[in-house]
Amino acid sequence: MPAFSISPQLRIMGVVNTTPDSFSDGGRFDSLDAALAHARRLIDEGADLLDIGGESSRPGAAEVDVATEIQRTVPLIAAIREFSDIPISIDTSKPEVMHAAVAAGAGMINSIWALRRDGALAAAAELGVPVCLMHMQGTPQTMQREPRYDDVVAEIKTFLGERIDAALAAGIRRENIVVDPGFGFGKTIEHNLRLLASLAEFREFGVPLLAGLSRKQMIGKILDKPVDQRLHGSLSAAVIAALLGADILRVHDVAETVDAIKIVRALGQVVA
Ligand code: 7PJ
Repeated sequence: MPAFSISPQLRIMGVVNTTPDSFSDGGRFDSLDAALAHARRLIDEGADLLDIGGESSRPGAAEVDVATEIQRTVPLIAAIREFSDIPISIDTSKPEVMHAAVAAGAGMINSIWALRRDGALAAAAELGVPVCLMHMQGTPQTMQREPRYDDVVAEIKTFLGERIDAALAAGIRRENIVVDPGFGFGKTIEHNLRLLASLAEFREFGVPLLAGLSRKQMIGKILDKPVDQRLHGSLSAAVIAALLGADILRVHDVAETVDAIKIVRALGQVVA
């Protein structure tokens, strides 16, 4: 038996930026155009699905109101739907955004709050689409202040097990549930590394496993490199996650990850 376990359905989720950056002059049409061009590029590069969010969840980022989130995501989803049927996940914690995004063509909800915000469980159950339940300690505003665990792996497994139960109780079907340990969300580097080393344990829930390591602070800290120099570290982390059984890799650099994952998939073919 090989010491790794490669998912036969390993897929690459490309992250589409929608939050206006400092170079944009802020026009609404400009940001939609830029996001659309980015989405087209990720599709051309071989993304299996896209993750679109209108709320930055980086450590310390401010909250965004419903109208702004909808304005950033819904026209983009609708525009992508005009030329592509690629599965789209909406990265949101808000029921109103879930409804609007799914109406526009999104087919999955990615919740960094694991559907713990008001009305989120009910909205996801009503919409009947797959949901990703992610672990986070604290809130995006506070999570990196002083993350603490007695046993990071055990505690996150307990949390995800509870959220799966809550989702099932709300009427979400088991086959529509994906789990994610939430790298970087209320975790120190050591916590993140322990989670990565134990990633295979999260397959015990019997639902697909998503891992998001791309360009994260843990990679930056290990390499001592800023966010625009974390490609090779991110690819290494993606390969490790894939070898340990991740089913979905959430990444920014799709073309490069596709190449790296082709090697993993080839290995999966001979050990399957
Ligand atoms: C994740 C996410 C992640 C899931 C972000 C960043 C921060 N959703 N949204 N998992 N990360 N499910 O990309 O650095 O790891 S935003």
